[in-house]
Amino acid sequence: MSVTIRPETIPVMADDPYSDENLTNPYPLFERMRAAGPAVWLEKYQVLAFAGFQECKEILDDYRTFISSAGVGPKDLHKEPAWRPQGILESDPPVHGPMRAAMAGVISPRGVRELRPAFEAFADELVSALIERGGFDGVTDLAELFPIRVFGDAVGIPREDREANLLPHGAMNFSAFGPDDERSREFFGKGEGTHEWVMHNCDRENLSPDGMGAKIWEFADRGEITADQAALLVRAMLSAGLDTTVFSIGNTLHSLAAHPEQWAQLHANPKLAKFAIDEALRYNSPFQSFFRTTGQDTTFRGIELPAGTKVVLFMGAANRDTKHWGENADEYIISRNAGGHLAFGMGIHQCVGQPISRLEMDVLFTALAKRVKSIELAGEPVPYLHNTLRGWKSLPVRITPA
Ligand code: OVM
Repeated sequence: MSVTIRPETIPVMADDPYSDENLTNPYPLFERMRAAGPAVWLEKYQVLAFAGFQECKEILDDYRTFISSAGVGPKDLHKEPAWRPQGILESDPPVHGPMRAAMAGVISPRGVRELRPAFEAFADELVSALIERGGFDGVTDLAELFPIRVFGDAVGIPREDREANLLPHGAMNFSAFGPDDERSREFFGKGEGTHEWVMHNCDRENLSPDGMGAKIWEFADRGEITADQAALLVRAMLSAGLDTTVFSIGNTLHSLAAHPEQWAQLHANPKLAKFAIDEALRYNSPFQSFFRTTGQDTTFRGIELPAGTKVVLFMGAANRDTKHWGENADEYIISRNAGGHLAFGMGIHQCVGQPISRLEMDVLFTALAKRVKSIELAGEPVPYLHNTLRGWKSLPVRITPA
């Protein structure tokens, strides 16, 4: 990263947010970062970092100053080539607008409503099988299985080879939004070939005619986006829409299993599912951080930032900021108003897939809440260490039917 700001005016931290230890439990470091000031200089990465709610929100909202087309990882894509063609995420207005409109047109709350019956049918089937077993792995047997089936079907890709491609592809792709280190290179190694599989399935002729992927291509037919953009938008569905929801389900399940009194409230009133989910998104945000780049010289919180400066925003830290959430920010409380958290981002790039991700989670946790009396951890959960994603690799749980 090339940066010309003057770090002597900012608290310098030698800590590495991407170490095994800090990825396992980032919250003590996040707290020290927030206590040090509105921004800290991460010496190891030579980058300015923000961990406060208000700072992260303001930067995300100000898309004119803090741009995305130079990449939302540490690499400046205005100076170095991206590992893949840039899509909706790594673009600015005016390029961004028509792509966003197509995506929002296909994944609107109204548009995804018709998916509910199919989601409910598979959730029922899955929950019945899990109740039968009693004990299972919350990640592989639930969090991964559910979106791979229902979301893959909704987009309209073949059922074959989904898990072998989509999960390693997501882990590889999301690695590019953090530092280029040994961990990241390992995910790139494991993801080899998956990008080709994904791109192949973004082609119109390989998508089922009734899915969301095909609906994106209709925007190209009408000349609202180009054919290249249509393929990139289907790619965005497949790369952004899967791991994120997998991790969200795993994290919600973990939060509820680790807090039996919160599960009891949810079981007593399954309509609270959406609140339990939002609070879990705040409490352990599946997507921890994004970079932005200043598109022009600017001053933020009194810090002079020349054009082309990279900044990293830890939304996972913002979502635990006691200044915003109160002294109990580190507690999982489903009756809290977690609305406004930054787990889906904020501003013009805020997750456009939210309606479908929320529908998947609402259907699944409502089914569980109705049919499961209690849930408990049946072994040590194994964290999934990743530079950008936060979640679990394994989550042994035991459930008791209602
Ligand atoms: C991508 C992509 C697009 C949107 C969001 C995202 C949350 C990734 O194309 O990789 O991450």
